[in-house]
Amino acid sequence: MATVITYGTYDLFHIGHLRLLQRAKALAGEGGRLIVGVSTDRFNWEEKKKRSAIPYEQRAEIVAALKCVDQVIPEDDWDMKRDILKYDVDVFTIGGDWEGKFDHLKEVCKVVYLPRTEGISSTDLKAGIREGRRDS
Ligand code: C2G
Repeated sequence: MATVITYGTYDLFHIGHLRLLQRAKALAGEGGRLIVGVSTDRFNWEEKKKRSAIPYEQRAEIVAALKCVDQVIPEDDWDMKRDILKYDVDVFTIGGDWEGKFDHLKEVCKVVYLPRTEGISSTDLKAGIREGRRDS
């Protein structure tokens, strides 16, 4: 039984996001907990130069409604260590596109990079909608 944390924008929620969160919850084991840090609009733009189509409040509410998610917190800076210590987290996890970027967190918890779902991303979805592609 473990507490797992992951972070993300979760804009235009899609199957890749869902599979990641389900895999993250599986890391927590029976009776474990999954906490998700959803990027605020400020963090997205200031730190990741990403503009979300869906505002933070709605992205957070969608993620919080998922069966596999136990708690949602705002991700408004890069200080994940603070969250890990505050919530007594055992495992930090995130998709493999971030491989190696969070190894410094190994000082305070286990770090697991999970496989991504190929062929889908919020960026591609936005491009597909802009170009009028139905099956984007
Ligand atoms: N993801 C995935 N498969 C996809 C798309 C995304 O597994 N096809 C995963 C990402 O690897 C990430 C999570 O889903 O773990 C959320 O993805 P994004 O919303 O794109 O989050 P990102 O912009 O990567 O923000 O500080 C960490 C950042 O907040 C992560």
